[in-house]
Amino acid sequence: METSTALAGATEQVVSEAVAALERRDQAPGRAASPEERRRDVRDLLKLVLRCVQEGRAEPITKACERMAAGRFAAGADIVEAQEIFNVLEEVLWRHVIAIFAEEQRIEVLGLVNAIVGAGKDAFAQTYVAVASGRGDRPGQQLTAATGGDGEADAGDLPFAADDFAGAPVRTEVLGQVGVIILDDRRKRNAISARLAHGVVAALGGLRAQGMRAVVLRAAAGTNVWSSGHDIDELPRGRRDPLGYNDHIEGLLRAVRTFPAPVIAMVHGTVWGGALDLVLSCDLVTADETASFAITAANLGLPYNTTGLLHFIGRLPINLIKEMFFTAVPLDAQQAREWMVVNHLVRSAELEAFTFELAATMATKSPMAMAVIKEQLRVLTDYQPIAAQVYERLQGLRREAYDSRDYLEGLTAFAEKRPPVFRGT
Ligand code: KGA
Repeated sequence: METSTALAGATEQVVSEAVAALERRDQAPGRAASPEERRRDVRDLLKLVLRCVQEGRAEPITKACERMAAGRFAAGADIVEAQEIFNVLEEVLWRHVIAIFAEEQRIEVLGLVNAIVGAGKDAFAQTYVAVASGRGDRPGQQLTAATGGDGEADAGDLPFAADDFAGAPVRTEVLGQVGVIILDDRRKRNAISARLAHGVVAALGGLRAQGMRAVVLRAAAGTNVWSSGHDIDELPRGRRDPLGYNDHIEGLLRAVRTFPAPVIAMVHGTVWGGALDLVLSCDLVTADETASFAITAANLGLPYNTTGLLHFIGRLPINLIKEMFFTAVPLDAQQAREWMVVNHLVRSAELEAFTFELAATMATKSPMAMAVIKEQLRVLTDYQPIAAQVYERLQGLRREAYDSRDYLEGLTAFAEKRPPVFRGT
Protein backbone atom coordinates (compact mmCIF):
# COMPACT_ATOMS: atom_id res chain seq x y z
CA MET A 1 0.00 0.00 0.00
CA GLU A 2 1.33 3.48 -0.85
CA THR A 3 2.23 5.01 2.49
CA SER A 4 1.21 8.64 2.05
CA THR A 5 -2.10 7.73 0.35
CA ALA A 6 -2.97 5.30 3.10
CA LEU A 7 -2.21 7.86 5.79
CA ALA A 8 -4.00 10.66 3.92
CA GLY A 9 -7.14 8.50 3.95
CA ALA A 10 -7.16 8.75 7.75
CA THR A 11 -6.75 12.55 7.85
CA GLU A 12 -10.15 13.50 9.23
CA GLN A 13 -10.06 10.83 11.90
CA VAL A 14 -6.52 11.71 12.93
CA VAL A 15 -7.37 15.41 13.20
CA SER A 16 -10.53 14.76 15.26
CA GLU A 17 -8.79 12.36 17.63
CA ALA A 18 -5.84 14.72 18.11
CA VAL A 19 -8.11 17.71 18.80
CA ALA A 20 -10.14 15.65 21.30
CA ALA A 21 -6.93 14.48 23.02
CA LEU A 22 -5.64 18.04 23.25
CA GLU A 23 -8.90 19.16 24.80
CA ARG A 24 -8.74 16.38 27.38
CA ARG A 25 -5.15 17.24 28.26
CA ASP A 26 -5.32 20.98 28.53
CA GLN A 27 -7.25 22.22 31.49
CA ALA A 28 -5.30 25.47 31.88
CA PRO A 29 -7.91 28.20 32.25
CA GLY A 30 -7.59 31.10 29.84
CA ARG A 31 -4.58 29.67 28.04
CA ALA A 32 -5.97 26.99 25.82
CA ALA A 33 -6.59 27.63 22.15
CA SER A 34 -10.17 27.38 20.86
CA PRO A 35 -11.24 24.05 19.28
CA GLU A 36 -11.19 25.75 15.85
CA GLU A 37 -7.63 26.98 16.37
CA ARG A 38 -6.58 23.55 17.52
CA ARG A 39 -8.21 21.87 14.55
CA ARG A 40 -6.43 24.28 12.21
CA ASP A 41 -3.05 23.77 13.92
CA VAL A 42 -3.34 19.99 13.92
CA ARG A 43 -4.52 19.92 10.32
CA ASP A 44 -1.61 22.15 9.19
CA LEU A 45 0.92 20.01 10.99
CA LEU A 46 -0.55 16.79 9.65
CA LYS A 47 -0.45 18.21 6.11
CA LEU A 48 3.26 18.87 6.58
CA VAL A 49 3.86 15.36 7.89
CA LEU A 50 2.04 13.85 4.91
CA ARG A 51 4.02 16.01 2.50
CA CYS A 52 7.26 14.86 4.10
CA VAL A 53 6.16 11.23 3.94
CA GLN A 54 5.35 11.69 0.26
CA GLU A 55 8.62 13.45 -0.54
CA GLY A 56 10.67 11.21 1.74
CA ARG A 57 12.47 14.14 3.41
CA ALA A 58 11.92 16.24 6.54
CA GLU A 59 12.79 19.65 5.11
CA PRO A 60 9.22 20.86 4.48
CA ILE A 61 8.31 20.34 8.14
CA THR A 62 11.52 21.76 9.61
CA LYS A 63 11.30 24.97 7.56
CA ALA A 64 7.63 25.44 8.35
CA CYS A 65 8.16 24.73 12.04
CA GLU A 66 10.93 27.31 12.25
CA ARG A 67 8.55 29.93 10.85
CA MET A 68 5.76 28.71 13.13
CA ALA A 69 7.98 28.96 16.24
CA ALA A 70 9.02 32.53 15.47
CA GLY A 71 5.36 33.48 14.90
CA ARG A 72 4.25 31.79 18.10
CA PHE A 73 6.92 33.48 20.13
CA ALA A 74 5.99 36.86 18.67
CA ALA A 75 2.35 36.19 19.58
CA GLY A 76 3.38 35.38 23.17
CA ALA A 77 2.15 31.79 22.81
CA ASP A 78 3.24 29.08 25.20
CA ILE A 79 5.90 26.70 23.85
CA VAL A 80 4.46 23.78 25.81
CA GLU A 81 1.03 24.13 24.27
CA ALA A 82 2.63 23.96 20.83
CA GLN A 83 4.82 21.02 21.81
CA GLU A 84 1.72 19.19 22.99
CA ILE A 85 0.33 19.33 19.46
CA PHE A 86 3.39 17.49 18.19
CA ASN A 87 3.16 14.93 20.99
CA VAL A 88 -0.53 14.28 20.53
CA LEU A 89 -0.31 14.10 16.76
CA GLU A 90 2.58 11.65 17.04
CA GLU A 91 0.57 9.50 19.43
CA VAL A 92 -2.58 9.48 17.30
CA LEU A 93 -0.66 8.86 14.08
CA TRP A 94 1.13 6.04 15.79
CA ARG A 95 -2.17 4.30 16.58
CA HIS A 96 -3.34 4.75 12.99
CA VAL A 97 -0.08 3.46 11.56
CA ILE A 98 -0.43 0.36 13.72
CA ALA A 99 -4.02 -0.11 12.52
CA ILE A 100 -3.32 0.52 8.81
CA PHE A 101 -0.02 -1.22 8.18
CA ALA A 102 1.28 -4.69 8.96
CA GLU A 103 4.62 -6.19 9.93
CA GLU A 104 7.66 -4.78 8.12
CA GLN A 105 5.80 -1.86 6.60
CA ARG A 106 4.36 -0.95 10.00
CA ILE A 107 7.82 -0.70 11.53
CA GLU A 108 9.12 1.30 8.59
CA VAL A 109 6.23 3.77 8.61
CA LEU A 110 6.41 4.16 12.39
CA GLY A 111 10.08 5.04 12.09
CA LEU A 112 9.42 7.45 9.24
CA VAL A 113 6.50 9.25 10.87
CA ASN A 114 8.30 9.62 14.13
CA ALA A 115 11.47 10.88 12.52
CA ILE A 116 9.43 13.50 10.66
CA VAL A 117 7.41 14.63 13.66
CA GLY A 118 10.58 14.60 15.78
CA ALA A 119 12.41 16.78 13.25
CA GLY A 120 9.52 19.27 13.24
CA LYS A 121 9.38 19.31 17.02
CA ASP A 122 13.12 19.89 17.33
CA ALA A 123 13.09 22.66 14.72
CA PHE A 124 10.21 24.31 16.54
CA ALA A 125 11.88 24.13 19.97
CA GLN A 126 15.28 25.27 18.75
CA THR A 127 13.87 28.26 16.90
CA TYR A 128 11.61 29.24 19.77
CA VAL A 129 14.52 29.17 22.21
CA ALA A 130 16.83 31.00 19.82
CA VAL A 131 14.29 33.75 19.20
CA ALA A 132 13.54 34.00 22.90
CA SER A 133 17.20 34.34 23.87
CA GLY A 134 17.81 36.93 21.16
CA ARG A 135 14.92 39.12 22.23
CA GLY A 136 15.54 39.13 25.96
CA ASP A 137 12.14 40.51 26.89
CA ARG A 138 10.28 37.41 27.99
CA PRO A 139 10.04 36.43 31.65
CA GLY A 140 11.20 32.85 31.21
CA GLN A 141 14.12 33.51 28.99
CA GLN A 142 17.08 33.62 31.37
CA LEU A 143 18.33 31.12 28.87
CA THR A 144 21.99 31.53 29.51
CA ALA A 145 21.73 31.94 33.25
CA ALA A 146 24.30 30.59 35.66
CA THR A 147 26.34 27.74 34.39
CA GLY A 148 28.61 25.90 36.75
CA GLY A 149 32.31 25.42 36.19
CA ASP A 150 31.50 22.00 34.78
CA GLY A 151 29.52 23.60 32.00
CA GLU A 152 26.21 22.23 33.21
CA ALA A 153 23.45 24.80 33.11
CA ASP A 154 21.09 25.09 36.05
CA ALA A 155 17.30 25.15 35.91
CA GLY A 156 17.43 28.70 34.62
CA ASP A 157 18.60 27.56 31.20
CA LEU A 158 15.31 25.91 30.42
CA PRO A 159 13.26 27.53 27.71
CA PHE A 160 10.21 28.43 29.71
CA ALA A 161 8.99 30.76 32.37
CA ALA A 162 8.20 29.87 35.95
CA ASP A 163 4.66 31.10 35.38
CA ASP A 164 4.16 29.32 32.07
CA PHE A 165 2.77 26.08 33.46
CA ALA A 166 -0.40 26.90 35.25
CA GLY A 167 -2.07 23.82 33.72
CA ALA A 168 0.58 21.33 34.82
CA PRO A 169 -0.54 18.42 37.02
CA VAL A 170 1.61 19.74 39.85
CA ARG A 171 0.68 21.67 42.99
CA THR A 172 2.79 23.41 45.59
CA GLU A 173 2.32 24.16 49.26
CA VAL A 174 4.43 26.10 51.72
CA LEU A 175 4.88 24.99 55.32
CA GLY A 176 7.03 27.56 57.08
CA GLN A 177 10.31 27.49 55.19
CA VAL A 178 9.64 24.14 53.60
CA GLY A 179 8.15 23.97 50.12
CA VAL A 180 6.14 20.97 49.02
CA ILE A 181 5.75 19.89 45.38
CA ILE A 182 2.89 17.50 44.76
CA LEU A 183 2.70 15.35 41.59
CA ASP A 184 -0.95 14.99 40.73
CA ASP A 185 -1.68 13.25 37.45
CA ARG A 186 -3.72 10.31 38.66
CA ARG A 187 -4.92 9.34 35.19
CA LYS A 188 -1.41 8.54 33.99
CA ARG A 189 -0.04 7.59 37.40
CA ASN A 190 2.19 10.67 37.50
CA ALA A 191 3.96 9.75 34.28
CA ILE A 192 6.71 12.29 33.67
CA SER A 193 5.27 14.08 30.66
CA ALA A 194 6.71 17.35 29.36
CA ARG A 195 3.89 19.14 31.12
CA LEU A 196 4.52 17.48 34.47
CA ALA A 197 8.30 17.94 34.23
CA HIS A 198 7.98 21.58 33.32
CA GLY A 199 5.46 22.02 36.11
CA VAL A 200 7.92 20.68 38.68
CA VAL A 201 10.73 22.86 37.31
CA ALA A 202 8.44 25.89 37.43
CA ALA A 203 7.41 24.95 40.98
CA LEU A 204 11.07 24.71 42.02
CA GLY A 205 11.65 28.14 40.50
CA GLY A 206 8.71 29.54 42.46
CA LEU A 207 9.83 27.99 45.75
CA ARG A 208 13.37 29.22 45.18
CA ALA A 209 12.05 32.74 44.62
CA GLN A 210 10.16 32.47 47.92
CA GLY A 211 13.40 31.54 49.70
CA MET A 212 12.38 28.01 50.73
CA ARG A 213 15.14 26.29 52.68
CA ALA A 214 14.09 22.72 51.84
CA VAL A 215 11.65 21.05 49.46
CA VAL A 216 9.64 17.84 49.73
CA LEU A 217 8.73 16.17 46.45
CA ARG A 218 5.76 13.86 46.81
CA ALA A 219 2.82 12.28 45.00
CA ALA A 220 -0.71 13.41 45.83
CA ALA A 221 -2.20 11.61 48.81
CA GLY A 222 -4.29 8.55 48.02
CA THR A 223 -2.27 7.29 45.04
CA ASN A 224 -0.37 4.02 45.08
CA VAL A 225 1.98 4.94 42.24
CA TRP A 226 4.50 7.64 43.15
CA SER A 227 5.35 7.96 39.46
CA SER A 228 5.16 5.61 36.48
CA GLY A 229 8.33 7.11 34.98
CA HIS A 230 8.89 8.78 31.65
CA ASP A 231 5.62 9.32 29.80
CA ILE A 232 5.98 6.46 27.34
CA ASP A 233 3.54 8.11 24.92
CA GLU A 234 5.99 10.98 24.57
CA LEU A 235 9.05 8.84 23.87
CA PRO A 236 10.27 9.20 20.29
CA ARG A 237 9.58 6.15 18.15
CA GLY A 238 13.13 5.47 16.97
CA ARG A 239 15.78 7.38 15.03
CA ARG A 240 16.09 9.89 17.85
CA ASP A 241 17.73 9.67 21.26
CA PRO A 242 14.87 8.97 23.66
CA LEU A 243 16.78 10.55 26.54
CA GLY A 244 18.65 13.46 24.99
CA TYR A 245 20.07 16.41 26.90
CA ASN A 246 17.09 18.62 26.04
CA ASP A 247 14.49 15.99 26.87
CA HIS A 248 12.07 17.30 29.49
CA ILE A 249 12.96 14.61 32.02
CA GLU A 250 16.65 15.49 31.75
CA GLY A 251 15.87 19.16 32.40
CA LEU A 252 13.83 18.12 35.42
CA LEU A 253 16.68 16.02 36.85
CA ARG A 254 19.12 18.88 36.40
CA ALA A 255 16.72 21.30 38.07
CA VAL A 256 16.43 19.04 41.14
CA ARG A 257 20.14 18.33 41.27
CA THR A 258 21.08 22.00 41.01
CA PHE A 259 18.35 23.34 43.30
CA PRO A 260 20.31 25.25 45.95
CA ALA A 261 18.62 23.64 48.96
CA PRO A 262 17.87 20.04 49.96
CA VAL A 263 15.12 18.24 48.05
CA ILE A 264 13.64 15.20 49.81
CA ALA A 265 11.74 12.58 47.81
CA MET A 266 8.91 11.35 50.03
CA VAL A 267 7.80 8.05 48.52
CA HIS A 268 4.48 6.39 49.14
CA GLY A 269 3.80 3.88 46.34
CA THR A 270 5.66 2.50 43.38
CA VAL A 271 8.43 4.21 41.43
CA TRP A 272 9.17 3.23 37.83
CA GLY A 273 11.95 3.82 35.30
CA GLY A 274 12.98 7.44 34.94
CA ALA A 275 11.10 8.24 38.14
CA LEU A 276 13.77 6.29 40.02
CA ASP A 277 16.36 8.56 38.41
CA LEU A 278 14.28 11.46 39.74
CA VAL A 279 14.07 9.98 43.25
CA LEU A 280 17.82 9.33 43.27
CA SER A 281 18.44 12.85 42.01
CA CYS A 282 16.84 14.15 45.19
CA ASP A 283 19.18 14.65 48.12
CA LEU A 284 17.46 12.24 50.49
CA VAL A 285 14.68 9.67 50.24
CA THR A 286 12.07 8.84 52.82
CA ALA A 287 9.59 6.06 52.16
CA ASP A 288 6.95 3.87 53.71
CA GLU A 289 6.24 0.16 53.37
CA THR A 290 4.22 0.67 50.14
CA ALA A 291 7.27 1.95 48.32
CA SER A 292 8.97 -0.05 45.61
CA PHE A 293 11.50 0.89 42.97
CA ALA A 294 11.99 -0.56 39.48
CA ILE A 295 14.00 0.41 36.47
CA THR A 296 12.19 -0.94 33.43
CA ALA A 297 14.30 0.23 30.48
CA ALA A 298 14.86 -3.40 29.41
CA ASN A 299 11.10 -3.95 29.22
CA LEU A 300 10.90 -1.14 26.68
CA GLY A 301 14.10 -1.95 24.78
CA LEU A 302 15.31 1.51 25.77
CA PRO A 303 19.05 2.20 26.01
CA TYR A 304 19.45 4.36 29.09
CA ASN A 305 21.58 7.48 28.67
CA THR A 306 25.14 7.76 29.95
CA THR A 307 24.37 10.67 32.29
CA GLY A 308 21.54 8.64 33.80
CA LEU A 309 23.77 5.61 34.31
CA LEU A 310 26.30 7.86 36.02
CA HIS A 311 23.53 9.02 38.34
CA PHE A 312 22.94 5.40 39.35
CA ILE A 313 26.67 4.61 39.58
CA GLY A 314 27.14 7.59 41.87
CA ARG A 315 24.42 6.38 44.19
CA LEU A 316 24.12 2.56 44.18
CA PRO A 317 26.38 -0.50 44.10
CA ILE A 318 27.06 -1.76 40.59
CA ASN A 319 25.69 -5.27 41.21
CA LEU A 320 22.38 -3.79 42.35
CA ILE A 321 22.25 -1.48 39.33
CA LYS A 322 22.84 -4.44 37.03
CA GLU A 323 20.20 -6.58 38.71
CA MET A 324 17.65 -3.76 38.55
CA PHE A 325 18.35 -2.97 34.89
CA PHE A 326 18.59 -6.60 33.77
CA THR A 327 15.51 -7.95 35.56
CA ALA A 328 13.29 -4.85 35.82
CA VAL A 329 11.93 -6.46 39.02
CA PRO A 330 10.95 -3.91 41.67
CA LEU A 331 12.91 -3.67 44.91
CA ASP A 332 10.47 -3.69 47.78
CA ALA A 333 10.69 -1.15 50.56
CA GLN A 334 12.71 -3.36 52.89
CA GLN A 335 15.24 -4.24 50.18
CA ALA A 336 15.41 -0.58 49.21
CA ARG A 337 16.30 0.25 52.80
CA GLU A 338 18.95 -2.46 52.94
CA TRP A 339 20.54 -1.21 49.71
CA MET A 340 20.28 2.38 50.96
CA VAL A 341 18.06 3.53 48.13
CA VAL A 342 16.08 5.15 50.92
CA ASN A 343 17.50 6.99 53.92
CA HIS A 344 14.53 6.34 56.17
CA LEU A 345 11.82 3.72 55.98
CA VAL A 346 8.91 4.61 58.25
CA ARG A 347 5.34 3.47 58.71
CA SER A 348 2.76 5.00 56.33
CA ALA A 349 0.98 6.79 59.12
CA GLU A 350 4.20 8.53 60.14
CA LEU A 351 5.70 9.29 56.74
CA GLU A 352 4.47 12.86 56.39
CA ALA A 353 5.26 13.94 59.95
CA PHE A 354 8.67 12.31 59.81
CA THR A 355 9.59 13.84 56.45
CA PHE A 356 8.39 17.33 57.30
CA GLU A 357 10.27 17.27 60.58
CA LEU A 358 13.43 16.25 58.73
CA ALA A 359 12.90 19.05 56.20
CA ALA A 360 12.14 21.56 58.95
CA THR A 361 15.39 20.65 60.72
CA MET A 362 17.34 21.31 57.53
CA ALA A 363 15.50 24.58 57.07
CA THR A 364 17.06 25.89 60.29
CA LYS A 365 20.62 25.31 59.05
CA SER A 366 22.80 27.71 57.09
CA PRO A 367 21.32 27.96 53.59
CA MET A 368 24.62 29.14 52.14
CA ALA A 369 26.62 26.27 53.57
CA MET A 370 24.00 23.78 52.40
CA ALA A 371 23.82 25.21 48.88
CA VAL A 372 27.59 25.13 48.51
CA ILE A 373 27.98 21.63 49.95
CA LYS A 374 25.17 20.33 47.75
CA GLU A 375 26.83 21.80 44.66
CA GLN A 376 30.27 20.46 45.68
CA LEU A 377 28.84 16.98 46.18
CA ARG A 378 27.00 17.14 42.86
CA VAL A 379 30.06 18.16 40.91
CA LEU A 380 32.32 15.69 42.71
CA THR A 381 29.99 12.72 42.26
CA ASP A 382 28.45 13.48 38.85
CA TYR A 383 31.48 13.87 36.73
CA GLN A 384 33.60 11.09 35.37
CA PRO A 385 35.80 12.46 32.63
CA ILE A 386 35.60 10.31 29.52
CA ALA A 387 37.42 10.76 26.25
CA ALA A 388 35.39 12.10 23.35
CA GLN A 389 35.77 8.91 21.34
CA VAL A 390 34.61 6.81 24.29
CA TYR A 391 31.47 8.92 24.65
CA GLU A 392 30.85 8.77 20.92
CA ARG A 393 31.24 5.00 20.95
CA LEU A 394 28.67 4.73 23.74
CA GLN A 395 26.30 6.97 21.79
CA GLY A 396 26.82 4.79 18.72
CA LEU A 397 25.94 1.68 20.70
CA ARG A 398 22.87 3.35 22.14
CA ARG A 399 21.81 4.49 18.73
CA GLU A 400 21.83 0.92 17.43
CA ALA A 401 19.43 0.07 20.25
CA TYR A 402 17.02 3.00 19.84
CA ASP A 403 16.98 2.57 16.06
CA SER A 404 16.20 -1.14 16.49
CA ARG A 405 12.95 -2.98 15.94
CA ASP A 406 13.11 -4.16 19.53
CA TYR A 407 12.76 -0.60 20.79
CA LEU A 408 9.67 -0.04 18.64
CA GLU A 409 8.39 -3.42 19.79
CA GLY A 410 8.82 -2.41 23.45
CA LEU A 411 6.82 0.77 22.92
CA THR A 412 4.20 -0.94 20.77
CA ALA A 413 3.75 -3.69 23.35
CA PHE A 414 3.21 -1.11 26.10
CA ALA A 415 0.59 0.71 23.99
CA GLU A 416 -1.12 -2.58 23.17
CA LYS A 417 -0.94 -3.73 26.79
CA ARG A 418 0.84 -7.00 26.01
CA PRO A 419 4.25 -8.46 26.84
CA PRO A 420 6.92 -7.51 24.28
CA VAL A 421 8.49 -10.11 21.99
CA PHE A 422 12.12 -9.09 21.56
CA ARG A 423 14.21 -10.57 18.74
CA GLY A 424 17.52 -8.83 19.33
CA THR A 425 17.32 -6.93 16.04
N1 KGA B 1 3.61 6.53 30.35
C1 KGA B 1 2.44 6.74 29.72
N2 KGA B 1 1.28 6.26 30.15
C2 KGA B 1 1.29 5.52 31.25
C3 KGA B 1 2.48 5.24 31.95
C4 KGA B 1 3.68 5.79 31.45
N3 KGA B 1 4.86 5.61 32.06
N4 KGA B 1 2.17 4.46 33.01
C5 KGA B 1 0.85 4.27 32.97
N5 KGA B 1 0.31 4.91 31.92
C6 KGA B 1 -1.09 4.97 31.51
C7 KGA B 1 -1.60 3.58 31.11
O1 KGA B 1 -1.33 3.32 29.74
C8 KGA B 1 -3.08 3.77 31.38
O2 KGA B 1 -3.62 4.51 30.30
C9 KGA B 1 -3.10 4.66 32.62
O3 KGA B 1 -1.85 5.33 32.65
C10 KGA B 1 -3.28 3.89 33.90
O4 KGA B 1 -2.29 2.86 33.90
O5 KGA B 1 -6.02 4.50 30.90
P1 KGA B 1 -5.12 4.21 29.74
O6 KGA B 1 -5.26 5.13 28.59
O7 KGA B 1 -5.11 2.75 29.36
P2 KGA B 1 -2.61 1.36 34.38
O8 KGA B 1 -1.50 0.50 33.90
O9 KGA B 1 -4.00 1.01 34.01
O10 KGA B 1 -2.51 1.57 35.96
P3 KGA B 1 -2.17 0.51 37.09
O11 KGA B 1 -2.87 -0.80 36.83
O12 KGA B 1 -2.42 1.22 38.38
O13 KGA B 1 -0.61 0.20 36.95
C11 KGA B 1 0.32 1.23 37.25
C12 KGA B 1 1.71 0.85 36.69
C13 KGA B 1 2.65 2.03 36.98
C14 KGA B 1 2.23 -0.41 37.39
C15 KGA B 1 1.60 0.58 35.17
O14 KGA B 1 0.87 1.65 34.56
C16 KGA B 1 2.91 0.48 34.49
O15 KGA B 1 3.57 -0.56 34.51
N6 KGA B 1 3.32 1.58 33.82
C17 KGA B 1 4.60 1.65 33.12
C18 KGA B 1 5.72 1.76 34.11
C19 KGA B 1 7.04 1.82 33.42
O16 KGA B 1 7.58 0.81 32.96
N7 KGA B 1 7.62 3.00 33.37
C20 KGA B 1 8.94 3.23 32.75
C21 KGA B 1 8.89 4.33 31.71
O17 KGA B 1 10.19 4.43 31.11
C22 KGA B 1 11.11 5.20 31.72
O18 KGA B 1 10.86 5.92 32.62
C23 KGA B 1 12.47 5.09 31.22
C24 KGA B 1 13.11 6.34 30.73
N8 KGA B 1 13.13 3.90 31.27
O19 KGA B 1 12.64 2.92 31.81
O20 KGA B 1 14.30 3.85 30.75
